[in-house]
Amino acid sequence: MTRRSGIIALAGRPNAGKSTFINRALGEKIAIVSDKAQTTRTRILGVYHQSDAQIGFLDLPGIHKPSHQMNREMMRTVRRSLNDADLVFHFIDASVVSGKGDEFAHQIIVDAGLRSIIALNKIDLVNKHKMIPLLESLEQRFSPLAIVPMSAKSGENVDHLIETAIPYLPESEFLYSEDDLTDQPLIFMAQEFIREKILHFTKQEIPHAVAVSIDAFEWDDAESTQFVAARIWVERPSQRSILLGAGGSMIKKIRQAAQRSLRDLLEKKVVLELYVSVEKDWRNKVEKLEALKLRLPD
Ligand SMILES: Nc1nc2c(ncn2[C@@H]2O[C@H](COP(=O)(O)OP(=O)(O)OP(=O)(O)O)[C@@H](O)[C@H]2O)c(=O)[nH]1
Ligand SMILES: [Mg+2]
Repeated sequence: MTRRSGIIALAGRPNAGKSTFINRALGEKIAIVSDKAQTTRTRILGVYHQSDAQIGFLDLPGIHKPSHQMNREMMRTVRRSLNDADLVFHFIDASVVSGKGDEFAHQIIVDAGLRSIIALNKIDLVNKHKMIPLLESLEQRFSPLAIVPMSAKSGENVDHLIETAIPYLPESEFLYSEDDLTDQPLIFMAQEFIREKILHFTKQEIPHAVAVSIDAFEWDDAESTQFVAARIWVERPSQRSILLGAGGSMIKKIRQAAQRSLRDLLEKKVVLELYVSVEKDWRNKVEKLEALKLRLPD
């Protein structure tokens, strides 16, 4: 039996549905999702297994023009990850007009010397009659290996997208162990799951100005409880006030939702404490980005 194994990078504009796809393809939540742009900040490996094929999916930050040092690091992560990939799924949101953002993403994929399959996502939001001109335009502008209309949210055509890609992967022994799922440390996932709830409850500049770090992650045998203390970083005192909310109402909502989400992740009883700290302009501070694991080594 021929075995195929390779790396597929998930690239495309922010908010196109890359992280929703990786969770759906793996049947496990390994990446956080939100309706705010630029949710994913790091490279997230998710390993997909079949009897005769194994794929390392790399969920990546959305391709955008950087405004802060953090965003430059995100784009470095995208470019470096593309160097590791055999193929790209170029995620395009079918429910918004396809323009310069998709072209910019396409150019970055081409510059990395890669071919792509267009994952034309969110077709559940689009009238089928409007799809034909869009398919023609994408074909003409990007000359992809294939275009697969799909919905990461409903799952429609997700398997078809994967099956379309497998023949383009190298014949190779499997790259990962049979039970590999992701390479993310549990603590990193925990802080991401907390950040997801902050993104869910906040708007405007707050989602972009927030980072999470873990102060304590301790198992209490007597209580059979995982104790987690996390720190939320913001850039200004006014953002701290918003996160705390009137009488602490906002931070309470975030804490309760994040605690439930951590319980699902860790499959244990969790007690979560949250603190909010201000670090002026942290998104432009290299040392802070390093401490938060938001910067690749040189
Ligand atoms: N209706 C619909 N919504 C979707 C679909 N896929 C993703 N979404 C929604 O689109 C939003 C963005 O999804 P993400 O998976 O976070 O997008 P992303 O490409 O990872 O975004 P970044 O990490 O910011 O680059 C979320 O609100 C998702 O629920 C889909 O197929 N249909
Ligand atoms: Mg994402």
